[in-house]
Amino acid sequence: MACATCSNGSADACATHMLDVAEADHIETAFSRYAKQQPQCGFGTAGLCCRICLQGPCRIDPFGNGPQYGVCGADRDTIVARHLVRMMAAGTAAHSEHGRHIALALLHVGDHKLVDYDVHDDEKLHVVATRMGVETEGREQSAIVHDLAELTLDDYQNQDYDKPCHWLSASLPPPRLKKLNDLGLLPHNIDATISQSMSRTHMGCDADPGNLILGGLRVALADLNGEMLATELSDVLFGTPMPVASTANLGVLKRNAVNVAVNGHNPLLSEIICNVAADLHDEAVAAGAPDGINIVGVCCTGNELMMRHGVPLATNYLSQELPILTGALEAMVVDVQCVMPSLPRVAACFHTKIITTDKQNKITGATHIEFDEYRASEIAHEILRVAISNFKRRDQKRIDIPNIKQEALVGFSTEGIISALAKVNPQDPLQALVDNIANGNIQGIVLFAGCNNAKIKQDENYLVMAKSLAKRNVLVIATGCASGAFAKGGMMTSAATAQYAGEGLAGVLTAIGEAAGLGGALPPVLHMGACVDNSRGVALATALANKLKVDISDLPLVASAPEAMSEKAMAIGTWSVALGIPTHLGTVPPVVGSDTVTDLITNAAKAQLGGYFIVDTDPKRAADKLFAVIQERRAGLGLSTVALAPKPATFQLAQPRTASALLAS
Ligand code: SF4
Ligand code: MSK
Repeated sequence: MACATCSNGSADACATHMLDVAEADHIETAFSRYAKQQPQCGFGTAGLCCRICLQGPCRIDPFGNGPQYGVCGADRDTIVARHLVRMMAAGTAAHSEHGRHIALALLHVGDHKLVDYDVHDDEKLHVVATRMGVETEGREQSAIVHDLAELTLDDYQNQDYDKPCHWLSASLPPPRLKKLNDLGLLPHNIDATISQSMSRTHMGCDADPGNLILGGLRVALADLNGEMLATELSDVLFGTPMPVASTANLGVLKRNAVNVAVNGHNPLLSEIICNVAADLHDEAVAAGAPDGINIVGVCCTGNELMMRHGVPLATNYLSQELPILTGALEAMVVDVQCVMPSLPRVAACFHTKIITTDKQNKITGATHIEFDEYRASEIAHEILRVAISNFKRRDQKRIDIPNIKQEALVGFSTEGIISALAKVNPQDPLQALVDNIANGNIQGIVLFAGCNNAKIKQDENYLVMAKSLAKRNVLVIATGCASGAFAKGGMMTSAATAQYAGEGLAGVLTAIGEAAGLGGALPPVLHMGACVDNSRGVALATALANKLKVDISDLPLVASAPEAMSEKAMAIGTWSVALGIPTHLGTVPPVVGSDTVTDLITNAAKAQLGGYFIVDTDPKRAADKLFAVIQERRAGLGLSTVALAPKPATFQLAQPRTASALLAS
């Protein structure tokens, strides 16, 4: 039986309504399953449980009264560090497989083997190819595409350990590249770095927590390399996002349409589904749906389509089961990452078909229609016809679409931001941003990245922190499920700028928005894309650092994943630290069992890299800490600062007793 009242619930009104429906109908969701998991294991929470070999699981007594070593002799520091590095490696594998898929598709486009795909942004192709050292002058587009794809795939194949991956080398600011190179942190090959992470964390290998964390930083930078190439090559294939109007939340579902949700991450299939939906309009009407086919997004596939085409976003990660409960969803088409295995069980209570499409990612109870780029259009038609034929199975009495949807201005890729700034200063677009940071109208920039986590009231931390920082004139950029939270929460509108931005920030956003003809002020939160698009935040930071001739670690730039959940989030947070960005986590990573590892990712990282983790589960206090860091950075650049309270601790939990309670449970 569901138990919405004993879960953490959601700040999203649609989700809250659907959770009531779930409870009334005895349908389990992530929210009620989380409640049933309580209390969660204290050893696992602290990172003190090891089951890397069959002698385990071994548990370390956190208070020193019981066993202090696993059967093999591994101590708490080794166990915590190994576990953490494995999380980073898995996150890197996820992003980098996504990137490889896109790179191979691009290669086959260059070789004229894929009829359903083409280059949609020739200008970006030339910019990226030039940056990567691919000759473009006087060459056919297909030849440039081929060489760019080959060079990208070399980042998965190069065997020279001392030759860093091409994408990082071509993209990061020179001082940061030098620092990372000097520390031996630049990966040479994504696959090999993942493999080395798994190898060094095998039973009986690396048992030095410092050395392990260095390996973690290296694999996390391989994750960034994978994200960069996935994002940039997706832009080449499908277009670089530019500001576009969209809508968000469950009210985007239509009673009189065949509703199809696309969920996951990879745009290769979802783009084609959008392209062919119009072809099948008449079939949908003939099936009884006068409004035809309505494609909506969930999670990061949703962000990809929203950013490029304004496709409405139904919801983000934690509430992905809830569109099914509206009774109006004919199909949910899923590919990879962050797709809940429970979807077919929830769908079994309704008429919805869950369609898996990736041969490595099947779910028991789902319909599997395997995607193949060589037959992309044909498969997209097949999937949509399954949805159309399912329309007649709807139970009209159970249809319950909340009448709530938010307007959202989205599409702020780095190029999208620069194109808006160019309307203010065509010769030097970034100068407008630099000037307003220098004069204090914009105090700094915060990148909100990451997921939802059932441990936290859904979306709440994002909204609390962004409102607190925007009020203090901090520009907010967002990716992944953070973007979903802000879009649903009404933070991507001009009205939100008037309501939440401080005077200086509001003035800048209004001037730029009006100059760019965007119908009013830019929103206080700029949607930068999916979780793989955190690389867009790096592109913006790099552009600013290069313009000011400083390192990223000098900029008044911070990051936050206040509802971090996935292994990808651990990889992202770690490369963010490696780039010199103070990075907040609002959920506690499994490190509290080791003071050594906790110190490595906070104090030692700060000394070596400039970036470090700030762990704080209280969103108001976390916002204060990030603002304090921004002031520290402003002072370092000789810019005006705002007086602040004394400096707070970097690792702090909402209730002081929580850490020991976790360990004692
Ligand atoms: Fe136990 Fe060591 Fe095996 Fe881990 S690797 S389960 S600590 S024996
Ligand atoms: S989907 S990794 S829950 S952002 Fe990218 Fe959202 Fe986090 Fe998955």
